[in-house]
Amino acid sequence: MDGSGLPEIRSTCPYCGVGCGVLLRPDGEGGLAVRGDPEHPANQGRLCSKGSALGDTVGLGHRLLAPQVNGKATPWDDALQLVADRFSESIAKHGPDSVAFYVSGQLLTEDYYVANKLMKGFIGSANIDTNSRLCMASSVAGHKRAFGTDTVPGTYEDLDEADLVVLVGSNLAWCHPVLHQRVLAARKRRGTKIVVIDPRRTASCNDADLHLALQPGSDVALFNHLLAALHESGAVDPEFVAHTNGFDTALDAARNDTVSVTGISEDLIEEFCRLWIGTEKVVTIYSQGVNQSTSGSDKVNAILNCHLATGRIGAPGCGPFSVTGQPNAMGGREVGGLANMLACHLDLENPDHRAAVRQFWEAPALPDAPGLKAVDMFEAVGDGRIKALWIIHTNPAVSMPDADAVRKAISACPFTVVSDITGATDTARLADVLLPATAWAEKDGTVTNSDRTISRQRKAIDAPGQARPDWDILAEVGRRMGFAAAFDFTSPAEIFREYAALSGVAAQFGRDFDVSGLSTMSDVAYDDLEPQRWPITASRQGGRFFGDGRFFHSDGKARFVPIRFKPPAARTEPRYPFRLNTGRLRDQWHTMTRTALSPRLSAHLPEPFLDIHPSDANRLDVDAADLVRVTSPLGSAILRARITDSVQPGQVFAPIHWTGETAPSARIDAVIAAATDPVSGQPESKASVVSVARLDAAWYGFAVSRDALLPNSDYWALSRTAQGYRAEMAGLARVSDWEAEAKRLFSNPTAKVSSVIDESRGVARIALHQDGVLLGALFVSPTPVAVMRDYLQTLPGQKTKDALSGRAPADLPDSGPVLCACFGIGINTILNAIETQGLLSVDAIGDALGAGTNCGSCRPELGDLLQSLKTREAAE
Ligand SMILES: Nc1nc2c(c(=O)[nH]1)N[C@H]1C(S)=C(S)[C@@H](COP(=O)(O)OP(=O)(O)OC[C@H]3O[C@@H](n4cnc5c(=O)[nH]c(N)nc54)[C@H](O)[C@@H]3O)O[C@H]1N2
Ligand SMILES: Nc1nc2c(c(=O)[nH]1)N[C@H]1C(S)=C(S)[C@@H](COP(=O)(O)OP(=O)(O)OC[C@H]3O[C@@H](n4cnc5c(=O)[nH]c(N)nc54)[C@H](O)[C@@H]3O)O[C@H]1N2
Ligand code: SF4
Ligand SMILES: [Mo]
Repeated sequence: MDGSGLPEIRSTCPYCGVGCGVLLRPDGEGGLAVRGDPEHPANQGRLCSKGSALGDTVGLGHRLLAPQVNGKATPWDDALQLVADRFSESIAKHGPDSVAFYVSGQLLTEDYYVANKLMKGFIGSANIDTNSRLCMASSVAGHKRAFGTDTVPGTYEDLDEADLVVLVGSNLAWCHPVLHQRVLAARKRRGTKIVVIDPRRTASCNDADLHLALQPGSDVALFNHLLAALHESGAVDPEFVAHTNGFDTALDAARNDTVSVTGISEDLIEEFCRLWIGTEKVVTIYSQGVNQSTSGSDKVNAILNCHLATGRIGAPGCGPFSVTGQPNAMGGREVGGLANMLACHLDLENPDHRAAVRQFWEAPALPDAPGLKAVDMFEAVGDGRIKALWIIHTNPAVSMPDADAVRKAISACPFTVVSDITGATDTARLADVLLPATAWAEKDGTVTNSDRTISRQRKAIDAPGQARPDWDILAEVGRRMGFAAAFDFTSPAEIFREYAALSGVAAQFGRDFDVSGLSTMSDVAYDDLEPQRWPITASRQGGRFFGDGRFFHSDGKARFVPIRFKPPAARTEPRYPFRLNTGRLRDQWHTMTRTALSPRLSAHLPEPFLDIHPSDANRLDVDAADLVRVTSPLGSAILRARITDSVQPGQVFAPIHWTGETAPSARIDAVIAAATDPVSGQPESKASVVSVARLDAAWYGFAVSRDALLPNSDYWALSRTAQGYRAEMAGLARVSDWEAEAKRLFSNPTAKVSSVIDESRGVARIALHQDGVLLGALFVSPTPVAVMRDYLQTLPGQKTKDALSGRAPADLPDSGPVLCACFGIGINTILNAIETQGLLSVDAIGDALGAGTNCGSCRPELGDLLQSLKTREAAE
């Protein structure tokens, strides 16, 4: 209980794999107040900007409230029967491999368990794969090759105790902000050194001692060089190596690689090796810059090789650390959600494992070969091998590589079911049957975070309309397909107990994942479950793996994998001279179905963009704020150019978040090739080749509006504001009647229109008022529109006459784009305070303005701002 008298409910943040504990206080009207749980071991009360803004995302405006069949509201009974019948028919006619599930690392463990049991145990196919294929598959494969299981050896406490943290292909400051703050706290306390290995200068570099801007895809060469250097300097630990196989062959392979392909200067490489060799307590954190590569598994093993060689694994303050992206990416791996795994880290290809699971489930048949991995699965949907597809909790029409082909495949599939919380997604719009799922704050279950801590998500508010939990929908379909006893679940607690008991069976085969200690837990104990790290057995609770030199290969030893550098699949060539890197922004989550509902999260970077180096921009005649077209052999996207030396010449970077709903011509995965890692099947989302050209737009537009806008131009990007919406637009053809266009755009034919239009110059400014209240304003120009956007977006809904000037009155300064999302503080306000008050540190900015003092997610950017001012002063 807190001061308001309403109970706070302990739950877990539904975004990233840090797995922060949250305290939710319902307001009784569907709203939620959210704060960090001081008692949760992952975050100890901290939240990042996304977690802090969770309350903004629980409204009902966007929710899917009833099942739909072919776009028509349909009773649950009919919709579920249709799903069961169509899947059963396809299986009867074409066999079990004619159907598939494509699921998500954001499902709760209980949802995931039921989906996997239904497909692998009862439908009898392994055609269930997950978006974790795009995310964690290379880490899974690397772990299995080295350790014999998919085990993350360390814990978050290791970040507190490390003396060197190496971030490889991880923008921790934006993607795991609470872990980043934990590393920064350790740095303050014990001087922990930070190295960032990333082709791009990211927010994570602001507090780093060293940034190695390597050539994309060259990580293997760097870590091979490190392995050789470790050996040469005598840093290899022979006692630990005795617990392994294959060191000599791995070293041989490493020595034969050449580090020059990284493009990093020798000095920096030596500095990096010196740090690594000389520091016992090293944690190497890696993420998508490693995994999303055609050599992703090799990159993982190159890193693991160095930790195994030095025995820096499984001990306080050291170890390789694959941080998971989604809140239950880890749980999904545990339940066997990938097409090549069985539940509880058992192997699909192992007949004894299969027999044990089959017996436990009392299942008719278990497939004995892996199912289709994500990229192959959508290819099979496209060529007609898959005839019934169920997509749950993911948006592949946006997030898969070659996304236009995936979109086409889904729409051509004879029967597609989509379970989502909203019907307004690129994928949901293609469904034959759309099923309304309850969202995170409305359901119960568990998730496992990056360091193996299992936490409860707890229901805090009632489900809207007819929405039902994912596990419940899946179990009901299972029953209707004729498997009544196996899917007779009535609560998540029941599912969890069954799963925990199965992990006890797996443990008999010597598997690492064992939570059998929870298999007899009562419903009440499940309700009260405290966050805890697995394994959870009668004799063991949490802790680290491998410090004792015991691994999970049949001989109990770890394996070194000999590897050689291999460039990305696509080669740049005169037609496609740029390498396209993609990734995440601080305040958006994936395809934005939740974070884009929050005005304060939308304020950080409201438009899709392409980062391009000044020398390339200059050559291509691209100016700041121009639009550019990015084209690959597969497709193209239109994005706003941001000219910056944070990317290297010849490389460009685009965020992944925009969709058909928010900026239809900026779906970056339409451009990304579907090349995959041969071991893990993970696509190379970060190294496609493209051309870039300035878009020759006939006009550019900017609009603010109180009500929804209906842009339909060649380029548009829409975002929420506190007062309504804002949109960026551009068109290739001239528009003849801007007033008529404004009425259509604001869908208000009766509002009072005031305008300043100069047809000869192609300039138009139009405002729509009703009873003196500004409904919307549109600014059009033949060059990118220069108006005070952050001021203008505050005007809709206000009684104001002077919107058309496009500028703030002299006495009301424009605060600029928002940097601190929690307090809505703009960059101009911060710059002004730095200059007028002589602020010298991030803390001083916090004291003066409050910026950066709540969630802290903007602190790296505040540091960057101070640094850039210092650099500028020094240069002047
Ligand atoms: N704000 C926010 N946070 C998120 C998410 C989100 O959508 N928004 N999503 C979550 C999910 S599911 C995931 S998987 C994680 C991802 O977390 P991260 O992996 O940290 O995020 P990304 O931005 O995808 O990529 C990380 C970095 O890899 C770099 N990179 C590209 N190519 C290479 C290369 O060849 N070598 C190296 N060393 N680096 C390279 C990119 O420049 C980029 O800065 O984030 C999670 N957290
Ligand atoms: N180019 C490029 N592409 C990438 C990446 C990259 O770095 N570069 N990263 C890849 C990675 S690592 C990932 S993880 C993927 C992420 O990509 P996706 O998984 O496709 O993205 P999300 O937006 O997280 O999709 C989640 C969907 O589930 C819905 N949803 C929310 N809550 C619930 C619920 O409780 N139940 C159900 N049934 N639905 C719900 C949301 O509305 C949304 O439509 O993108 C991948 N694609
Ligand atoms: S770091 Fe942010 S997004 Fe990730 S779990 Fe914590 S609050 Fe949620
Ligand atoms: Mo991910």
